[in-house]
Amino acid sequence: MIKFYYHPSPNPAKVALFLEEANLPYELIPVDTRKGEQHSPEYTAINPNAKTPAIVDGSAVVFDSNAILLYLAEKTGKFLPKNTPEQRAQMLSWLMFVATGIGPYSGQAVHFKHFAPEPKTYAVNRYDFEAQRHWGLIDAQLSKHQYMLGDSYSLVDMAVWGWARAVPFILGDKAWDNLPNVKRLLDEINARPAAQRAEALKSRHTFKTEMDEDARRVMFPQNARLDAAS
Ligand SMILES: N[C@@H](CCC(=O)N[C@@H](CS)C(=O)NCC(=O)O)C(=O)O
Repeated sequence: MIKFYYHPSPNPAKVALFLEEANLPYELIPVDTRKGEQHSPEYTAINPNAKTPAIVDGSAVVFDSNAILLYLAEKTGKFLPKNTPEQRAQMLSWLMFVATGIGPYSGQAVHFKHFAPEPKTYAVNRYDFEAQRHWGLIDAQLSKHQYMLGDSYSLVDMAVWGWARAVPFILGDKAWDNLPNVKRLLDEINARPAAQRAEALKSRHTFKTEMDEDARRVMFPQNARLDAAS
């Protein structure tokens, strides 16, 4: 059975959705990142990047959420576009765009807006601008098609869903005014039974929610350099 290393946050959510959509049996293994469990030697042997999610499928170990989506899609043959060069090119382009653009810019926008110390005006402006620009490209694609790759629901929509749930936290309360097509996709996926089962996973374990000093130390290890210099 697949072992799924999980925390209730955007990147693991994409994988939870795929596992549920594909009806794949899996064992949920909580990794409480606010307690620093991502840094344990047992976990970094699986994911050297010390972040969630990761999966272990027999002898196959996969980390990085979009790599996991592609692995599971290829393993099951589900939620992939038609196997033509044109369709595959679009799938890879948008999947990597979510991995290298949506995820990192949204994550840094959240970090600087909600967690970084002052002064931060420059960083908030840069990451808010870039996160908005990236989400605008997703919205434009969804204004032309029902789903990211056209007429059928795919792994790319699942990758988008993971982060779309957090759009108001990333971009502010008015964000949906400018992203109506992302909101349409989010609402449609949220109504799917698999998405509801994926959401419910967070209540199977009591994860730490406080972002206290200990959580900041394990989640923002870069701050130790500032403390040492002051
Ligand atoms: N590129 C990675 C990023 C993973 C990532 O940043 N995961 C977050 C949760 S969404 C995490 O585990 N954060 C804990 C930490 O940064 O220590 C992926 O897509 O899987």
